[in-house]
Amino acid sequence: MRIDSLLISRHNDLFLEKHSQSFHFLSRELSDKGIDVESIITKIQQFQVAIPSWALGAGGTRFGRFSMGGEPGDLFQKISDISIINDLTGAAGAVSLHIPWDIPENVSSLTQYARECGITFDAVNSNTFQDQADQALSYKYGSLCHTDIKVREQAIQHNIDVIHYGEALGSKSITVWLSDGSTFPGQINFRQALSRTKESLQEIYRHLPTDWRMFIEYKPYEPQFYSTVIQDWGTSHLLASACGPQAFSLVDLGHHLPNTNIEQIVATLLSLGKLGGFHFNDSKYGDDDLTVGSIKPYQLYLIFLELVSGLADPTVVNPPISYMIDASHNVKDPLEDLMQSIEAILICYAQALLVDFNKLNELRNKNEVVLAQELIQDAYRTDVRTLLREARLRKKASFSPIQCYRDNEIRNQLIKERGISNKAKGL
Ligand code: PSV
Ligand code: MN
Repeated sequence: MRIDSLLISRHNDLFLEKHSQSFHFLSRELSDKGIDVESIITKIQQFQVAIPSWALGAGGTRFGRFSMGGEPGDLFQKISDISIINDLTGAAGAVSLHIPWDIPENVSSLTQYARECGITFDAVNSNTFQDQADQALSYKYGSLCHTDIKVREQAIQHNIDVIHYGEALGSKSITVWLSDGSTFPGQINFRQALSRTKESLQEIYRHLPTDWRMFIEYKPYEPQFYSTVIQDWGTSHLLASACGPQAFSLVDLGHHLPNTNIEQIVATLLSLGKLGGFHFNDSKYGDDDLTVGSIKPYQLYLIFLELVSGLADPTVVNPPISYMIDASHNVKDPLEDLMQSIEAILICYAQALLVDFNKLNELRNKNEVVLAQELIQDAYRTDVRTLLREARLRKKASFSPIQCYRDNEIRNQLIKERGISNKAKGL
């Protein structure tokens, strides 16, 4: 379902007068500080984050799942939901597929439908962390690290199949996340498991098209509770380097032990030219998959400081980063939740763009601790939502995406169209 642009512009009209006052006020204030407001608005307009195909239905825990009705039942409906988010926010023009949760069956009609919806295909994700009904061998004791070569071969072949699906759709990257590891001490040989995983990844890498990238995601625990084979950024980087120049590390914000300095990991990977992908979410305890910016917005801002300053640094040679929201849970309408995440991401991005990094470096070089902290906090304490609204208005997206979604009763329309008990596949 596309949202009629007339409907959006009529809704926007309600806010224009008040907005123009606040925009002019903020623009003047920022320009007085020497900030190029126009270039920031252009950058906000250009920022895109992919929506995973598994985040559009009600998320759940092992204790329960509560639907809000009108969930997308197939891939076409999922793309339709993403186009709603994209029409309203102007920042979500891509889908990231999880295979086999979402196997594209009719590729030509799917790609044509996606084109009509203004949606492209971002990274494809393989899944060797669950057994599928028609699968010959089990991943109970691992996949790419498994002691049995036959299981490893099956998992490698699955990744190659995923690359082929992605090629047909126009994707240019594959994300590999493994649950391989152990739940009890003594269960696996760490060195051998790492070495088998490296060889398996190298085999997948050999099947990577020349214009593709492979992202290797790390995670310290869950579903394994004693060890994971790819536990941290260092292991992911080691494996990506062993594969070759088209392999990169992927940072998922929820995949760190408490209080890890994620922004420093981002800076390190950028300086190595090995930061490939990013999964946004937020968490209080573990990999909680909560709405981006809902728990630790300052951490998100500090990460964006590293992304913005790193990518602008001519000495950093890192290809563009593939951004995705990896969040899903039980209690909100997922479309509203995703729009909240997009807003949180763009707020921190815009705040980071306000920072004068030359000045910050001068202060750092003089060991002006207080002034350096003041400088970054000044940007963080600036309400940049007016800039986001201006960027959306210029793109003909919605001034206020969630309010527009609510005022036009989009969820009710989806329930009418699809029914109250339609269920999304996946997870
Ligand atoms: C694993 O926790 C993960 O972050 C990986 O990216 C998966 O693909 C995704 O969540 C969905 O389970
Ligand atoms: Mn992830």
